[in-house]
Amino acid sequence: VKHPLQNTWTLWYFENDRNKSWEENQRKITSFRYAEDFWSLYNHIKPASDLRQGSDYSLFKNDICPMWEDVANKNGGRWLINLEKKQRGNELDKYWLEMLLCLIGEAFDEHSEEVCGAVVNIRAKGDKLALWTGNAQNSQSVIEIGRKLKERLKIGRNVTIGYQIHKDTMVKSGSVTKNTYTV
Ligand code: M7G
Repeated sequence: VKHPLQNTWTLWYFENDRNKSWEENQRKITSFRYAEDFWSLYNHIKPASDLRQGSDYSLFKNDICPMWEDVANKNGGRWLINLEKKQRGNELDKYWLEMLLCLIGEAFDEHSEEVCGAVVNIRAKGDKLALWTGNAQNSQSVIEIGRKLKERLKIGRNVTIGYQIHKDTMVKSGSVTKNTYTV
């Protein structure tokens, strides 16, 4: 017998094709709802560190699209982890797998319902990992999720990560978005 997960999850892949809109470049790969199917998928696809620069993987719950505009995301935000270029070689894939396991394993206890998904951006200027939650006003849940994420990823106490509201990110493309919470 297979081991069912709490939620059904969909993996998305974004490839930067300049002839298409951002939305058109988001492609659903597949959905799964059993632990074994997660591992088959994970073992079958390229590690994030092998993707072309400009690409993303996203894993989102149920029918949530990996976009600010989705009703599940529009009042939310993300915990953002900016990696240094040199971290692609060792930490990136480990962090991403740990984030995936946090999601499918519902690692945030009663706050797991706030979780929408996670994104990894492969970028020349430095890769990014993010965990998206649905309501930026639920400060207690957002902060607990951030703390747990930091703990699970074994991010040192000396490193601070920030939570940014999507509505702030949307209007601030290019420059730095302010952090609404930090842990
Ligand atoms: P990014 O890929 O999140 O980061 O955003 P990057 O700057 O490191 O590449 C790049 C651009 O993609 C944004 O400025 C938007 O034009 C577009 N974009 C990103 N996201 C997450 C969204 C989204 O959720 N919805 C829409 N419509 N565009 C987005």
